[in-house]
Amino acid sequence: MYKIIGSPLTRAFRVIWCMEELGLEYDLVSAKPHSPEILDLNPSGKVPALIVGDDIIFDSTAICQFLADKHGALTHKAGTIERAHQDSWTHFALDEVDGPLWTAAKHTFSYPEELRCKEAKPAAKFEFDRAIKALEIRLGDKPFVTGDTFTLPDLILCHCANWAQFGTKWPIPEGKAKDYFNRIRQRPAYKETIRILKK
Ligand SMILES: N[C@@H](CCC(=O)N[C@@H](CS)C(=O)NCC(=O)O)C(=O)O
Repeated sequence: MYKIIGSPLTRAFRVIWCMEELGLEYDLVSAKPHSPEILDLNPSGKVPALIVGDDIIFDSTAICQFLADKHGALTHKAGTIERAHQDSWTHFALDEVDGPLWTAAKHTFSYPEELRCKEAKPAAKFEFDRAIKALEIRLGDKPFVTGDTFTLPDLILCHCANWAQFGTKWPIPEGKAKDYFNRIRQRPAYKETIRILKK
């Protein structure tokens, strides 16, 4: 049995969604960043973490990629050109989409107040908007970033879009990217994860 440490309001959402996509059983142990529960496992105090037997894995993307590889879904096979494109999209999602969202969050609530810089937020929004434009161009008319199959970077990008639209209040303009996110939000596993979040 897998055990996810973190709350659905954090990047643990990605791991819960991934478990739901894969039809896996798991326990969810709610823990806030820097709480004693997570500090016991992860010295950086960051969530999520996944407990697998006697092992602990940190980082939502590493956890999801491990689950996808192990259970043979949501991913192309390592060593294929399709996987290289998939990994390129995963890094795009983390560097260019998650990155500016996290910068804005750090300068809003995460850093100690004296280190927050209000000019950082418009710069992060500029970077985010540029990434959404790049996403539209790279996506083209494909249903998902690597083609016809839903893979891990689609899940990470959609989680980031939720974070932007509903958390940071950075709207996604009408167009291919918005349609893409709305299409992904029709997935039953996504809807189940939202149900868990709202519990
Ligand atoms: N790259 C990591 C980032 C983890 C992370 O920063 N998590 C946030 C909550 S979503 C956190 O624990 N923040 C506390 C901190 O940065 O000190 C992942 O994807 O899991």
